[in-house]
Amino acid sequence: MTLFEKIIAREIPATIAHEDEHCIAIHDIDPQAPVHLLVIPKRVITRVGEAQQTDANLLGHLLLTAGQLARALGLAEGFRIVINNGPHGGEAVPHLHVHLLGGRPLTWPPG
Ligand code: D5M
Repeated sequence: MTLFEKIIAREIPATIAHEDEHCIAIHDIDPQAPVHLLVIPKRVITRVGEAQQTDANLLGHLLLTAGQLARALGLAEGFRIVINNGPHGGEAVPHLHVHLLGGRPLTWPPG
């Protein structure tokens, strides 16, 4: 089981911001901005680079959920969505997750 599957199964605690049939959103344990959520599909996709056409609806749902959460959290000044992929991308957990960051001006480019 991946770390995030254990969180979804309530085997590891997390602060849950949203849950529906297809995904869960939790507060990142090491927040990089005042708002830092992870939107995680319940069905495991390992990483976006291995996603299939059959994952299209689920991938869309993750982005739409991140946008809805940004609106609900009042991130009217803007926010950033990040998906880290593989070692060079900074991926630590091999269970696809969408980072939603906001609440302060974010710099570009990332490190
Ligand atoms: O992001 C993995 C992210 O997962 C990273 O920002 C820390 C976060 N993380 C790790 N363990 C936990 C727990 N237990 N709860 C909440 N958040 C967690 P990546 O894109 O793979 O580098």
